[in-house]
Amino acid sequence: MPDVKAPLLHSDPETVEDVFDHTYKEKEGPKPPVVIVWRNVILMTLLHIGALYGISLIPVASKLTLIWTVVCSVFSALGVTAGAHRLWSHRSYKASLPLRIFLAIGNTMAFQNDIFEWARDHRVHHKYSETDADPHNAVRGFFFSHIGWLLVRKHPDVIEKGRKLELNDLRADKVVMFQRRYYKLLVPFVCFFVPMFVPWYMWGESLWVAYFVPAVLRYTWVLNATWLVNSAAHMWGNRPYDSNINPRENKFVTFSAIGEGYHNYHHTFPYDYASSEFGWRLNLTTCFIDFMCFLGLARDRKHVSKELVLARAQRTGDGSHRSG
Ligand code: ST9
Ligand code: ZN
Ligand code: ZN
Repeated sequence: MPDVKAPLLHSDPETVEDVFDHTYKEKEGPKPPVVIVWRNVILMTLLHIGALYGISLIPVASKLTLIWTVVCSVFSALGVTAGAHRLWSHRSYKASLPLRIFLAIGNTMAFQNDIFEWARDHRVHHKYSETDADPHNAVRGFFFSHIGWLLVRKHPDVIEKGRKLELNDLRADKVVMFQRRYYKLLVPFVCFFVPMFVPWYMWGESLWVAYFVPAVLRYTWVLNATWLVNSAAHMWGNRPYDSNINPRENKFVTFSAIGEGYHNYHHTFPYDYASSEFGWRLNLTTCFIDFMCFLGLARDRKHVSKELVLARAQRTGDGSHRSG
């Protein structure tokens, strides 16, 4: 039986609380009742109906509008992957002020809660993965871990454990706190108005198409690609690095979530800036961070050595590990 209790080896003393806590035990007895938040159910339903309608408008949208939709998708996705995830949740590299501002704007366009809340929930997710204290506990099924967790009140343990996390690094970041303070004003402008206004103003797209394709459809698409990491990548795929945990290597998710589907690797080595041992393969986010380092806008990327990856795969993997 592999020694799963051994702590993961961090390459840097400057770490955050993103390592699984084996000492936590779920409370015994009946679970608290599930309280549905109907406002969210209605808004998410309307959003998805709007996105389906947006798909029907693709044939009438101009080429430039479609290119702009892809640009907004990639920009907002990077605000989540390179920003909220690898930088602010895991501190896997350091970013200069201009880069942090750029990522925070992309993150606002992604409208997935502010960076502070996203990173706090994500650290609880890693530390208490697949338990009551995990906000999107995949043990509760595909629907709950995908979208259901945003439609009901949180399990009290999520809040209790989240309140005990050390989050001073986030509080000390002026970009994070600025975005949090003005989030309700910034989101309608950056997530919906700008994606709609640019095609209308710049190349005469109809406001109707500009609203439903680059704004509503793009937003919903990026949301679902992100949620797949919590649902599909916690259910289907190999576990080459640690067969004792649920997160999996899922190629489809890796592709649609620009490099975030190497999820068995990521939960085993959460501090690795590449979220994978395969460099740029299917990993636009890693390409982006490397390019930012090349430009001098980022530095201090944390990465796990090949030897450590191999040793870990041999010790706790499911036998499917192939290097290269
Ligand atoms: C969205 C987020 O979509 C997506 C995150 C996905 C994460 C994926 C990770 C995977 C890896 C990365 C991959 C990226 C791939 C990207 C690919 C892109 C192509 N600790 O929240 P409330 C406190 S958002 C400590 O109301 P309820 C809280 O501060 C979508 N404290 O809880 C508050 O305190 P106070 C858009 C916590 O009432 C109190 O508790 N947004 C924590 O249970 C109550 O907080 C939405 O849809 C914590 N962890 O409501 C909005 N949590 O009162 C959704 C909470 O003192 N949210 N607290 O201020 C909501 O409406 C509500 O949060 C709720 C729960 C209904 C879900
Ligand atoms: Zn996960
Ligand atoms: Zn993570």
